[in-house]
Amino acid sequence: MSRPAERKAFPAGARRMFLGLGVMLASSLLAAAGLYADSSASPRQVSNIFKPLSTPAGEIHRLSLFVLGVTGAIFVVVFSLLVYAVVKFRKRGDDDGSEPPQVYGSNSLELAWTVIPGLIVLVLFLATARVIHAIQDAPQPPSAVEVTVIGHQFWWEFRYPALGVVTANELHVPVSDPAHPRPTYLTLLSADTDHSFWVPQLNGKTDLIPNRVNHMWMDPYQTGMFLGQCAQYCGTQHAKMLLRVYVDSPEEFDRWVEREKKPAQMNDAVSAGRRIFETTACLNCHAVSGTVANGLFGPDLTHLMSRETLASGAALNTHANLRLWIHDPEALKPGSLMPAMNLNDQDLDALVAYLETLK
Ligand code: HEC
Ligand SMILES: [Cu+2]
Repeated sequence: MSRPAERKAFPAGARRMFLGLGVMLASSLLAAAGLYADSSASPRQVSNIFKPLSTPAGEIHRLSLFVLGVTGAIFVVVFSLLVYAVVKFRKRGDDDGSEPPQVYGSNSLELAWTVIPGLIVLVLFLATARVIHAIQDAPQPPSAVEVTVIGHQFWWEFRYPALGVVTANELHVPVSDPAHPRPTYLTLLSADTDHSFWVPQLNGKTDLIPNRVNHMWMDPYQTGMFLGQCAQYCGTQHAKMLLRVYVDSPEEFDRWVEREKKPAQMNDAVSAGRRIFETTACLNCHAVSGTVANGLFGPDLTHLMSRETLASGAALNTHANLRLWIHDPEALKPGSLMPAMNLNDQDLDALVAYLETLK
């Protein structure tokens, strides 16, 4: 006798479910791999979410492993029972079509599957609340460095009010030795729409919201450069609103502050370029301290050459990229809010020569 068509190892519903789970697993693996994505400006640098390097990032990492462990155990138990039931009670060839015995109501079962999940949720809630409290209510020590971060479409403004420094896109902070903690406390603001500050190895995400003041802190315990990005869709060039955090040794950080505090260098050899900068619209949008340029719409250019990248990590800060950027910002960052100023080649060269003295 030939076997009826529907008599397969697993009914169609179960096969669809396995397929769905496979797709889910594959896509979450892909998403995890995506978090290793590197910055277009520097392909060697990767941001590793599995290697936290500051207290808040470490706390969040440990909590996520704990939650993953608990939910993973639940997944294994439920999935094993499910597979067992699907296989053991599948429809067989000798099925007579009658209903199995119907069982209603079991107080002990009902209690068990209400109380156990309730307890699991309570444990997860308490563990999460503890981490939120430890991070958000950490008192700010007097040694802390304070930075005001302002999100703009599509770049970051960094102000160090106590140090008299203003810069953009590349945040410098001192390393925080656990013996002499020197964390950095950030005040997060927005000039236009919602943004989100996210440097995975240093802390979780915190949004920058118009008319609201948010806070976050980090105490990186390793020097180096850490990549981050805007994690809240904020417009066309959200994907090129990258972030770099340079964790400097205390000496390096002090040297950096000393240099950034100074007004722009004056160099007579590039006075032609400077005149172009100060007589075109550049000065309405950009500030160069010590000159008449005091625009606030775009990044402060006083020490432009101390930055490794241009336009929030869209390109490396090289002569060719800088020239291209001034000539046509759209070429590097379509939709950026800096207009092309349509300068002729001679003016463009003079202007770029001037910008390159802003060390
Ligand atoms: C309407 C305002 C506006 C004008 C005018 C303007 N810019 Fe910009 N500029 C911006 C904005 C906004 C950005 C940031 C773009 C981004 O990263 O998305 C920017 C970025 C830059 C950068 C990159 C800075 C960095 O730290 O990455 C340079 C350099 C620059 N502008 C130079 C100039 C020069 C030179 C002129 C004049 C020829 C000029 N800009 C005119 C708004 C302006
Ligand atoms: Cu943004």
